[in-house]
Amino acid sequence: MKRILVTGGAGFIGSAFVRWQLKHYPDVHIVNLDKLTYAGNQENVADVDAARHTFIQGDIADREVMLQAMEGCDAVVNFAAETHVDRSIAGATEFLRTNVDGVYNLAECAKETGLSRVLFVSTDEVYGSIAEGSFTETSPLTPRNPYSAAKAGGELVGMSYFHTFDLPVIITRGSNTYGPYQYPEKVLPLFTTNAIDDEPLPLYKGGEHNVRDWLYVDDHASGIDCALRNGVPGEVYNVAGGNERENIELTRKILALTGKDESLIKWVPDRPGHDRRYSISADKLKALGWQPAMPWEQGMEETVQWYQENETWWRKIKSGEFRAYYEKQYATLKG
Ligand code: NAD
Ligand code: TDX
Repeated sequence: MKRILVTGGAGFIGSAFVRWQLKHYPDVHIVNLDKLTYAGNQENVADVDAARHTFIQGDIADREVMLQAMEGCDAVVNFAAETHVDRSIAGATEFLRTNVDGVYNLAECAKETGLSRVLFVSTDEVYGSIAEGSFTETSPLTPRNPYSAAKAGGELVGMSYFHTFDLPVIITRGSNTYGPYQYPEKVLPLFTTNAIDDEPLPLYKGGEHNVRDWLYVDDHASGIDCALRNGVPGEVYNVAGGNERENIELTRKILALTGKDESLIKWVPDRPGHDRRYSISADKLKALGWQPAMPWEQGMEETVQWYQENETWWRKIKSGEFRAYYEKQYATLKG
């Protein structure tokens, strides 16, 4: 693959994937198309080799811009999405527009362009919650919040283009991802940056024993790369970190790594429809040669250290659009 279109490549995982490609494949050129929503940030790819990276500000739901961006590309990998569960609960219009309509437009354009691979990045949340054991790729989809329902809808539309039009579609479903450059609305960067500032950590009361399976961002990038290059069109591949942790355990880890104590924990009302536990098996992807490389302890240390050393990056975000969102979302912290 010589030229890959990455959509949503100015976000958290997309930017890590761009860096991963440029580092591991000296001949590859990345076309990075991103709408630059509140979550998109060109600073996330500021350090990449500009000669091998073309940035286009554009919307995956825009036919003209997508057809143009796809010209000369071998593959497209779609990261573009509205991604925050809590925002989807506050209002899901943009989630349906990008995660379903946008994916539909991307598939339509890809059908006309003749790419050799069309990879849709999806999430373990499409399976819903599981009390025991782990979901596999053949488990039924039972998404339970507007974000995950929209992701499932987009996936189904995307895969229908494989069955109906022979579009070489591959889907990956990743678990909760952590690492540098994550927008601080998600629990790990929110709690880490709040802890650095001695601000409260708003833990959802009743959800403290809920479990997420943490995947380091470069391992997510390498998993998607493995599915892209070694995967079979028409197939779905789970990408799991293998690090299941209760939210309270994650919170305590962040407090320990930032040198703060538990008095910073503030209980706030639980998320409506809060999924209890996510767990997926990545055996199918592992059979293609993928392994996560980052151990949990080291990944957490390096990640917290990155936020400690890159205050300029997150302070700019937290003083902007984020402030109004935070005050509304966590209004009970004031009471
Ligand atoms: P993010 O919110 O950090 O980034 C999303 C990016 O998409 C942003 O740069 C944004 O500007 C861009 N975007 C949004 N709407 C767009 C549109 N209509 N057209 C073009 N660009 C648009 O998200 P992330 O955490 O990096 O997630 C990337 C993908 O991985 C998403 O598809 C998400 O569903 C999936 N995923 C995320 C996680 C996780 O834990 N973060 C886990 C599994 C799967
Ligand atoms: O303030 C908070 N307090 C809290 O207790 C926030 C933001 C979260 N939480 C809890 C809720 C979840 O159990 O932490 C856990 C993780 O929450 P998020 O970071 O919002 O992630 P989650 O809802 O699990 O979804 C994430 O993983 C799957 C990503 O946001 C999705 O994009 C991805 O698909």
